[in-house]
Amino acid sequence: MTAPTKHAKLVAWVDEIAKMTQPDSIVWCNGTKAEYDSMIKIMVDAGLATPLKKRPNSFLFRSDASDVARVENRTYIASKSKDDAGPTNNWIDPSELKDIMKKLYKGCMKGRTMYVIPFSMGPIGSPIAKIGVEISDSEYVVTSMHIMARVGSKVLEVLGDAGEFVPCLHSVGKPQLSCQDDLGQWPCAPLDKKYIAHFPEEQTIWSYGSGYGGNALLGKKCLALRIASVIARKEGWLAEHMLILKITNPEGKAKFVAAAFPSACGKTNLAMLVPTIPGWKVETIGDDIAWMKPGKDGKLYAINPEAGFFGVAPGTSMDSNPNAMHSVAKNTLFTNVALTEDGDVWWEGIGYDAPGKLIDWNGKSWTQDKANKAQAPSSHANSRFAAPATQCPAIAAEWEDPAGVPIDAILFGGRRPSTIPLVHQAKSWNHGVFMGSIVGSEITAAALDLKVGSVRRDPFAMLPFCGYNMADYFTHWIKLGEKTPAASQPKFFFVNWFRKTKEGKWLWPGYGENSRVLKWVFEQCDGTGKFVETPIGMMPTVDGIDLPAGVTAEDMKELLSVDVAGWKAEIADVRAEHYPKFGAKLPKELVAELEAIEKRLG
Ligand code: OXD
Ligand code: MN
Repeated sequence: MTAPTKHAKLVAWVDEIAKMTQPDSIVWCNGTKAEYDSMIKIMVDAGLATPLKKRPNSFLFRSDASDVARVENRTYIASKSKDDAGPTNNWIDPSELKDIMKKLYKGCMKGRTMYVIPFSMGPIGSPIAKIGVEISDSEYVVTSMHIMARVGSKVLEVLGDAGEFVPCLHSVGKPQLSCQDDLGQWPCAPLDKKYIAHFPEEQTIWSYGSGYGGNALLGKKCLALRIASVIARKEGWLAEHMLILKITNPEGKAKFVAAAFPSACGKTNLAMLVPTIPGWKVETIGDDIAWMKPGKDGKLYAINPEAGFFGVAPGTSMDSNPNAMHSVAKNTLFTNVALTEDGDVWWEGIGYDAPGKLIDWNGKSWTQDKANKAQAPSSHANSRFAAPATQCPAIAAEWEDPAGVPIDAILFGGRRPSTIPLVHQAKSWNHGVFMGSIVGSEITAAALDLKVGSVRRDPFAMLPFCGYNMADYFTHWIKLGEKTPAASQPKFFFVNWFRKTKEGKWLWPGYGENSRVLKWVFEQCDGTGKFVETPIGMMPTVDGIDLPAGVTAEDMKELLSVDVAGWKAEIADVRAEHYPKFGAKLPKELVAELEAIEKRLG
């Protein structure tokens, strides 16, 4: 196929990769529905996709057990200097890594088609958007990119003959000839051959051996977070692991909120929340990534660079997230969930019992046995849906505004059964950066090499996603604050939906009731909230947040109190265990914030 572009650099890159990977043919993707349908047909004919009778134009996929999630220990930031990758990333010398990967890429597309997928992260032509071109030998990647990004000819038009793009190379790492044993699971390479590589100086991504989500849909975590964070630092903006939502009060006044939570803390649920407080409305702009740029008025304007949701299925139900359930009613790709006899999907926590005999994510027969608490789940814990954002009933009218939305509040959060109150507000921008820098989730099972009850820090929820030295990233945030006029700065908050009593009972109901906390955040941004000053920041007065049903005044007092002993231990942990990781590069402003809180706690 001749290239549908005169972009010499792009054409030369595609030629070079084709010479190395030796595909049977090359297809330039145009982004049309006909193209999407033809990819699906290829996969259905090959037994790699199952059409779902109960959901129009929706399909189920299964992957190999080695290919079910992002592979953080196979993910590399290959900057020239190790120091530029910093203490929290896997680093490898770029030329050493290229030598290893070139050997793997050699002939890896034999018997396969190489797809060239031009894509835009962000509305096509938005001044905040970026263009990438992904080369992939996976039809699953092509169809998923159709959902998760804007792809095809329109992107090439904007790119023109000499526009900038991020080259993203992907291969499942399994030439067609060796796929006979795939048994309906998509092909991939063994774990020790998987590489998710980022070359920040060249702004290039090379991914090999995985077909899964963030490892393979290179616009998402690889471009929109790791590479974009490097570009953002250079250009003076922010690429963040944040949802974006719009909250409107009964009088019709709206505010925009961005929020960072570590993976598996309910970001998609918060982005699509249905408020329990009458008259208030929450609408979705994005559920995972925010790109925020200072506008002419000094405010941060945010876009969601994605076009779809790649959400975790288990636990998603009409109770926990009705908007997500409506979003996946049609035109959705499901991966590693269970299949019902009548051609629908099912997963743990979907809100009703498994209807009869299922086929589990491994392709085996599975019948629910509620008496057997040790029964292996039907769906992988990280099984996913990919659905177009336009299908979300709560999608905000502004979600594709190329100018972005002005951010009024930034929230941080994590799973913290103790110490951290339901909500507290930073006193200043730098205090907000301090809050972001100490984000973490408590380890509740001894599965990892960590002490139960200890906190795994995940600064700004960016630990796996920052493409450069995390200490330089903190400095970038602080510098941006210095440039932002006080009146244009968003307000920073820390929320914790996961507080428990000593007996292990949840203190806060979460989900739609979180709207009560969002209401207080709204009011604080509006200057109408009821608050008290505390050593850790501003907090609602006891009557500042209305009690949801089932939460007693006593519970609320605990949720909104400052646990001085707990905070002293928290701060001591930051001082002794967390901050030292960043060495001499740790900004002095953060140490000053740490000392100020220490002093206020007495
Ligand atoms: C995700 C994650 O998949 O953060 O969004 O892990
Ligand atoms: Mn995420």
